[in-house]
Amino acid sequence: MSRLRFVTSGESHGPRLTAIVEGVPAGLALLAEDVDVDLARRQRGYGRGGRMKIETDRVEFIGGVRGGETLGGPIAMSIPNRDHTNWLDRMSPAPMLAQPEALTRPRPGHADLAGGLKYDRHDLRDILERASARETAPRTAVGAVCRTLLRAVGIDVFAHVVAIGPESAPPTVLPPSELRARSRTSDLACVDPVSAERMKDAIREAAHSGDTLGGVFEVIATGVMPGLGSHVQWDRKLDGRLAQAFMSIQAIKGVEIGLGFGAARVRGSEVHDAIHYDGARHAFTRPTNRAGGLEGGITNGEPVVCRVAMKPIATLKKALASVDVVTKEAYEAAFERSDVCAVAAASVVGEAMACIVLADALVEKFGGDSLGELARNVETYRAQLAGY
Ligand code: EPS
Repeated sequence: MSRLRFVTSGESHGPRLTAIVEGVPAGLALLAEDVDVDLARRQRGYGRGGRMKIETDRVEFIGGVRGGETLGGPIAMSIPNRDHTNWLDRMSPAPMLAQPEALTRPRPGHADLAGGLKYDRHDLRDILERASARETAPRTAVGAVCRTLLRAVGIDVFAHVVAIGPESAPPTVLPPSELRARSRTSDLACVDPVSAERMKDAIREAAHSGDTLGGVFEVIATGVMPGLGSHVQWDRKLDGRLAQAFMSIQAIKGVEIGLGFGAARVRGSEVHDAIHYDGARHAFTRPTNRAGGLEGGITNGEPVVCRVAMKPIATLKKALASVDVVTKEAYEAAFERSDVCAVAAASVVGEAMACIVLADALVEKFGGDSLGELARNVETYRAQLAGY
């Protein structure tokens, strides 16, 4: 069903990362700066490791954009890995003079062993280089392009961190605009400064003991018109498409929409959102949004609200037991330089994936080869809704 599709390419310490996104209409104003803002946000966040001091991610458009506007063809983007120069002896695409030392001690929780078995690679670097969350940089670039398209029709997507390990921010009743503003000024993307300090303490303690921490972030989309996604077929349901997109982010282990798992513990009357009608706005409204803006796999006009759970990063200084895949001897898993906590960064990737899914649903519903055509179709639909 997908009208808007993308692929990424590249390894964590290879020469560069690439993304191609197809299906973005022509005539969308798009600058490298629009993408670089999100790339920089993804690099920040309390708990990141040494690698982020090496990289300054910047995108280069290598197809699909001319004079600051999209052309309607595939948009190709490239992000160099500055660290690659330090890895020429191990990550050169050409045959290397000396065989690099093989990485043979898989890290529990990483793709190392499962990927090594599947692809029949005994140097596990062949797996971990692509499995690395470095791949979220080109995804973020694709998300930024989609965000620009969504913005053109009044849709905004942001995220905030609600838990790091055992430390949770209290439930908030702040309006989305305030949540957005506060999350943007926090180095943990947390809207509650007191909780953010406790979260940072937890990250420092985990780092001190050679351990890592996961957490939960919430992604919110505002300005979403009713009618994106569809109830008519399983793979057109927008809640399913969002869940798949979030689950595809490295280290993500759970997704909730609206009340999520909480809805299973209470009665129906405490779960569903009553329907009201605002005659002045010619719009149906809800006093609550426990459905997270989705009913029957279709947006209902309320903000789309999803929660995403990230496991602690699998690369541990205090390594877990593992087995050498060549000798079959017991060892401690290999340690690679890594982050202690990347939940704030993952929240930016979560925004990107939500932007991609919503932009896909937007072009699916409204079509249009140019932004003007798409915008006209949106306006006609809004008039239809007002007259419903
Ligand atoms: C990652 C390990 C670390 C992270 C990396 C993801 O990289 P390195 O092995 O070079 O220290 O910093 O994340 C990024 C490079 C990034 O851009 O987010 C991993 O193993 O997944």
